[in-house]
Amino acid sequence: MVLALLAIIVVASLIGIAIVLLLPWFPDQASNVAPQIDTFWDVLIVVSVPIFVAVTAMILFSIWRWRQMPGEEGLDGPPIHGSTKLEVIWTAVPTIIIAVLTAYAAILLVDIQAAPAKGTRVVQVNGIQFAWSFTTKTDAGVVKTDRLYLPVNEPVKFDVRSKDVIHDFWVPAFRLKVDAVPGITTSYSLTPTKLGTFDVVCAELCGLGHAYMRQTVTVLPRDRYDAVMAGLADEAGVKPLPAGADSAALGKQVFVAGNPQTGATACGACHTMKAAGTNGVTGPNLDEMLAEDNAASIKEMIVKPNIEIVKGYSKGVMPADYASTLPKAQLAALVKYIDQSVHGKG
Ligand code: HEC
Ligand SMILES: [Cu+2]
Repeated sequence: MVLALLAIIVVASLIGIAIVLLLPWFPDQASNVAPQIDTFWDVLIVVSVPIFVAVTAMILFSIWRWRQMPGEEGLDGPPIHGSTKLEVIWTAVPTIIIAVLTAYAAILLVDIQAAPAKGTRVVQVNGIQFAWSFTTKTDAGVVKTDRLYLPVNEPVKFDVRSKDVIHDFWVPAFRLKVDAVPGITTSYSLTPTKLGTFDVVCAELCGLGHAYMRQTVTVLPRDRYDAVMAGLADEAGVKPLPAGADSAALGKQVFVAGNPQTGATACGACHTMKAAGTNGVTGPNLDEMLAEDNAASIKEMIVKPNIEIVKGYSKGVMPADYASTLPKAQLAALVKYIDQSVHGKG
């Protein structure tokens, strides 16, 4: 009987471990610390699944084996006055397991939070209800954005602050997170290792708009990062769009300067287009790229840039949220402006 129970526990544990190890728990590993953290998670799973299975199996077995039979209504089980051996075992085993896992976690934490080298890029992360803003000192000047940009394979330190309540700065693909606490600066550092755009979220319930505190971080090759930051630094001086601006002027302004109010990044920071006088090289040259396209397909490419990736460029670099960061009128003006510019009708 005991052997059968043991066998069931072992088999169920193995199946359970296999299932949970196969589940895709996490997004891409996009930072240097992600693999270590995921390994730690796997270890926790391997240790905890058998405990869960054993406890559950014992409970179910006891309920079944020692249930009340007809005629036993008034009876009680035999009185037991302790078992020193058992008590030592069930105290020692969990103590050892917890101690080992705690040591592992502590060593891992110290390891991944080693003080960053001098000269590490620092990004000031500010949380308010309900948005993050990112302030970075670059060669081109101090740039404050709603979208976070980072160069790939370069360490970065986040100094995290809050202007109101407690938030929590989290990039799931990077794995690390830390509370943003009013009055103090918390921080962590890591190295982004993967090109692309990843979610930035708030991981601390901070009020009614908490669920909307979702932004993005775009990890770029160094030269492209520098180009984007230079573009953003210029853009910082741009004034709000005048009301009633005519369509071509409005389209050009959006192309050259983006929309700082909504966090729409300037197209010109990444793209070259002769009529606009921009010479970004992060994305393809639009004069060449769009020579055969009409307005409808240009619009499609702007709001859904990931449907087709231009050869030689990475997916996820071009922001995919222009449909929400550009008000309809600005998007329409932009499309019309680009259509006319690349076809020499400007
Ligand atoms: C952060 C840099 C960046 C910004 C900002 C950016 N792009 Fe791009 N864009 C790219 C890259 C990289 C590609 C090539 C990869 C791809 O196809 O998504 C691209 C591709 C494109 C394409 C071709 C898309 C396709 O699917 O074939 C068009 C058109 C385009 N961008 C227009 C724009 C316009 C208009 C804006 C401004 C509203 C803009 N881009 C802003 C980087 C950027
Ligand atoms: Cu928040």
